[in-house]
Amino acid sequence: MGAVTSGEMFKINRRDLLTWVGLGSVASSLPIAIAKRVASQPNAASDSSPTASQKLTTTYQFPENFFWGVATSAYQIEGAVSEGGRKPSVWDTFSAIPGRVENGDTGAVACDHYHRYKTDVELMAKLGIKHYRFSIAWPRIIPDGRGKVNEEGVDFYKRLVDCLREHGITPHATLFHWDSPQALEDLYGSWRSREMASDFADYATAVVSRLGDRITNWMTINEIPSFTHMAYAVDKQPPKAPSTRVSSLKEVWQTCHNALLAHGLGCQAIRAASPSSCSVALVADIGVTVPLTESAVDVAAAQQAFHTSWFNGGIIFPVLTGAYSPVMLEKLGADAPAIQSGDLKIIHQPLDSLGINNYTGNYIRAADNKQGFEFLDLPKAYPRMYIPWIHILPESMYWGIRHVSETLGRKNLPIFITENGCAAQDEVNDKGEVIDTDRIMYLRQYLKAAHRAISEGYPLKGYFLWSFMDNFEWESGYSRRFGITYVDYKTQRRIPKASFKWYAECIQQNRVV
Ligand code: PNW
Repeated sequence: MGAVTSGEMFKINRRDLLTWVGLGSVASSLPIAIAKRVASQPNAASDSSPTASQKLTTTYQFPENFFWGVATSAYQIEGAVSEGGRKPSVWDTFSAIPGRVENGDTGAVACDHYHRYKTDVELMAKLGIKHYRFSIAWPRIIPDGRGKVNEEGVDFYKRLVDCLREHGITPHATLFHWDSPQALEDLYGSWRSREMASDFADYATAVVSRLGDRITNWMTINEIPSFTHMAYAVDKQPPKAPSTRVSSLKEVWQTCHNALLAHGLGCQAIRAASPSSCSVALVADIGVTVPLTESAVDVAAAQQAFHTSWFNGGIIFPVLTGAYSPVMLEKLGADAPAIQSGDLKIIHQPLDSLGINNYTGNYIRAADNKQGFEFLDLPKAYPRMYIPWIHILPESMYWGIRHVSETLGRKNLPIFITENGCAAQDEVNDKGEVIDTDRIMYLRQYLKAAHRAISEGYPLKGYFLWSFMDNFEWESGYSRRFGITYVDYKTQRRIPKASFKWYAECIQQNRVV
């Protein structure tokens, strides 16, 4: 595939990208016919003898030590963008340009969590969570991207984490959730440069050496495709994410490769700086291939297709196996990133767990073509939540977990669902309540699918619902609400929605209710 023209990149979405990079529908040279592989399929469900949790299937009871949590990210909730020594991130710059974000929204105030973290944490305690995933803002810690550490920025996270711990909530910190320092964009174009990886590692050292006495659960980077492929490659007018467009697919893959290097160097930096033993993970938005039926041939087709989705082949394959998916590299040809010697070793760091962000998936069935499978288009009226890309596929929760465990052959790697949730068209009724039965419907089905994975012996250890409260939903601004807590942005009042009460009941009963 040659250079990508703007026409090809126009109006791109995740599904289009899959096809565009040549991995969605083009026949591959896979030698083995799916049907022949079926006989040798490992099957965790039938291989393992029933566990205690399997016997409890009908009550949807979760294991005693299951981590129930919620997730947020810094730019989406904190606000206070010019306080405490923070300097701009690329999202401050981007959202300030008229027309980029819906309604001209920016993260300047967001949920004002920087000032309201105490009452927010009190509300989390009322919800009953014992685990909270949040992110640390690089531009608060090292406002110029590299160099001097801003201790005032560090102090905010000390206050937050101390408050969490006082409420019996364990912090899980993501080091990078897309808010990179503008200074590094100006200096060398952010992820277009390999320098970003070493600057990220220095930032990780700065954070962990200061907060490692309080935080032992670290996540390096959130969703690499979202700020590389979905940013540098997307020639949409107006652009939907910060970053300068690049002109070839190879350059897009290079930004992604640089982010993988940052993850690897970041893992090393975290372990070197942590004063005690800690847990390190990557957060991945894997491409979940869901078999149309669970016939042996469709299951095998979905497993094969899992290799070719670039979300997987180009991200979790190198991270978890030390090599890009060969099927994918073959398809990319000259568009594959330049890989320097030693890079894959850096990228392939031992991980304590993998975080999966799961919202939706793709249906796959076995097909009589060279590659043996096909991605299925969804009917026009296929049900979605209140944002176009969230098609309701609860089975994607189960299959995402199973594919990482089984298809990638990492059956002992603990898995966390680091995000799952949806937008809904929430309204405050005349009783002052938000009755989001649609969100409850969505969450309940996905949690049942998570339960299925556990009951079949897959190592799902915890679940972080996205999101604790409504927040700045990137290019959609405040127009899309993902929270189980409603935020009245005019008054900053928090209203727990019906889904908040439902989730509290799940946590309390330790099962899907
Ligand atoms: C994730 N898609 O982003 C992010 O980690 C969150 O910051 C975000 O608020 C949340 O999901 C909801 O959007 C995604 O187009 C953005 O498939 C877009 C997609 C997936 C995840």
